[in-house]
Amino acid sequence: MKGLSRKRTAAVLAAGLCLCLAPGCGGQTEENAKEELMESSLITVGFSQLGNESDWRVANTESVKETFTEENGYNLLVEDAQQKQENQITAIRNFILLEVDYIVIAPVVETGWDEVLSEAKEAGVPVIVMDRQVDVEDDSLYTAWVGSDMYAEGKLAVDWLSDYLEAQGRQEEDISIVHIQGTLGSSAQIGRTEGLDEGLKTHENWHLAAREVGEFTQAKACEVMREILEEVGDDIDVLYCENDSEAFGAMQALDEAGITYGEGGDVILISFDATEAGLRACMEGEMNVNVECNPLHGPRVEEIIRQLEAGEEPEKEEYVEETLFEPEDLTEEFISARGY
Ligand code: GYE
Repeated sequence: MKGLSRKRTAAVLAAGLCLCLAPGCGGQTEENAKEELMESSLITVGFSQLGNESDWRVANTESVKETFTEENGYNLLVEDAQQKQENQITAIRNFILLEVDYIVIAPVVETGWDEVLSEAKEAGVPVIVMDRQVDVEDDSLYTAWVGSDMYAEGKLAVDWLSDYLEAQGRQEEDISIVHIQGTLGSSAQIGRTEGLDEGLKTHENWHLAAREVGEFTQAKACEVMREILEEVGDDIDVLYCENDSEAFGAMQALDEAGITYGEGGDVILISFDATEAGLRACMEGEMNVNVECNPLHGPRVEEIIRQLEAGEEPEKEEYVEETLFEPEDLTEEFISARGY
């Protein structure tokens, strides 16, 4: 196990300490040597983050950085893959070469990990998957996963919509839905899309007017929403955006077209993440509902590492519990206390 490599580094440094404290050895003070020793006992974590596309992602990266500090006993290496799986694969290979103690990965898409994760397994480096999931032949290629149930999030949104329309007496009405998807092949896209697809199947009067990929970014969602508006005009009852960044981009395009949204607006706006900005928009009535997706995985991943260090076996999969928010659920105090 990689714990050994950490101990090996410590032993090498300890030998250096003895030598340097011998008479005549200049430069190295005991203080420095101790510092080096302490550093050597840090647990090295290589973190392959998929990118920097949204507020959610920024909060997620921060959570990892705030958790894996030197004060907490860690040496954290972070690589931003800029949405490219090949960059993540390169980062993982580099972490293996560096003999890190643990690899943490937030995978951009679900498939295509078998080979590189086999390499990590062969090298004896435990891999902890965070946020989105990996779809591998052999589950033993990763040690544990922690994140959200994205399908459950989609289902929450769809059930909410069903109830909301019913409360308005619109359950028989033809409902035209525009759907902006996240990165294709990512768990967040797959789960949230599946939720909507099920809703479309079970509600004969719901129709998909347009479905485009917004890549989970504000800029892309704004661009595709402008195109959608040109194609379908203003016959839109519901806009289903797979994250807050996309919702903000789409809102900009709707503003430009003079179409209103949210409470009392022309379009019912559904979003995911419940980031600080997203919740504020929801509180102000610009979004009708925002489904929670918690990005604060740093402490959860650390708990897994602590268990592994203690020789315990962590849960293979850990789903974070989540809810949804409507404008009336929200207050400024609540939003600012959440920390993301
Ligand atoms: O919803 C989105 C981000 O994978 C859950 O990725 C995450 C998603 C999140 O870009 O904002």
